[in-house]
Amino acid sequence: MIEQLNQKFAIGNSLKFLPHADGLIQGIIETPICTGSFFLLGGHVSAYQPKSQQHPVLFMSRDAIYTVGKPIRGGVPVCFPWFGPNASDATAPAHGLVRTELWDVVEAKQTGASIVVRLQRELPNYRLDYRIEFGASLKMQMSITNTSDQTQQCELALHTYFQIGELSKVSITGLESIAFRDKLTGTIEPAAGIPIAFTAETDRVYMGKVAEIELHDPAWNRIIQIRPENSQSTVVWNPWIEKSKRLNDFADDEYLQMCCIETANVHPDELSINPGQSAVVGVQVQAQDKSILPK
Ligand code: TA6
Repeated sequence: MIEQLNQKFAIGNSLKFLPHADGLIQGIIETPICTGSFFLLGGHVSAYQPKSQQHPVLFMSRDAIYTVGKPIRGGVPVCFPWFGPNASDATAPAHGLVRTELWDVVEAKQTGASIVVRLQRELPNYRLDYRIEFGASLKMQMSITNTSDQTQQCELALHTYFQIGELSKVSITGLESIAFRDKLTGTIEPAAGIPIAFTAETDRVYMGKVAEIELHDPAWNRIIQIRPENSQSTVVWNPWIEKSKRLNDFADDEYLQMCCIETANVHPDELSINPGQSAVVGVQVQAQDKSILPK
């Protein structure tokens, strides 16, 4: 399998496929401008770091489990065709069907200084075509095609885990004017009017389109810019102390090193796709040293 993948899709030393310690297959990117990686399991982007950055952009748990059928804790899990628990089937896996299944590589190419990989996954009623660009920024774009003969409602979330320097100093701007559904209380809260800071378990769905979100990380003197494409929902999550202890694939102290800012279309802004039609949802992630950003 790995030999065929490398024969067909390897790009010099910039993209190669290697066996992961746990028997999974990982695509490894190494270029003059960035490093990155992804698993065929879940179409799961697992690392991204521009050479200009001292620290990884994406968080991966040191207790992550790497097994087909299990989600990988960290990176960018793909939640589809539902987000969270299944509304009608309590036995169905959380966050849908595709993050625990193997995806196929359909294309790999160098575009300028970037490496572009396309992964595909078929499932009942849908085909997913996932374009991932590892370059000066990380670009992820999911094309969802309705292969059934009926209009389909579905949810998508690119459940991105960001690595951070010091949680107590982190703030998120760009969502101040957006009302949110607080998943911990079940209530709809008005726009806060101030940046998001983490002082307790946080699990919110911001409802509305935004042009840009910024994750400010003073401890590492960097700002991560997040530019959604065709996304009506942004999920912001930090498990904090007690939930971290309940996650068996997440170390108790790792809530201090991460936060999730997820580009999504989830309830009440599900996607509705007509037969044979496609919806495209994506996000561009760029890490900048704070000192070089315009004042
Ligand atoms: O995106 C936030 C969330 O829905 C939280 O409620 C929490 O469950 C998190 O996703 C992780 O879910 P997972 O199934 O990966 O443990």
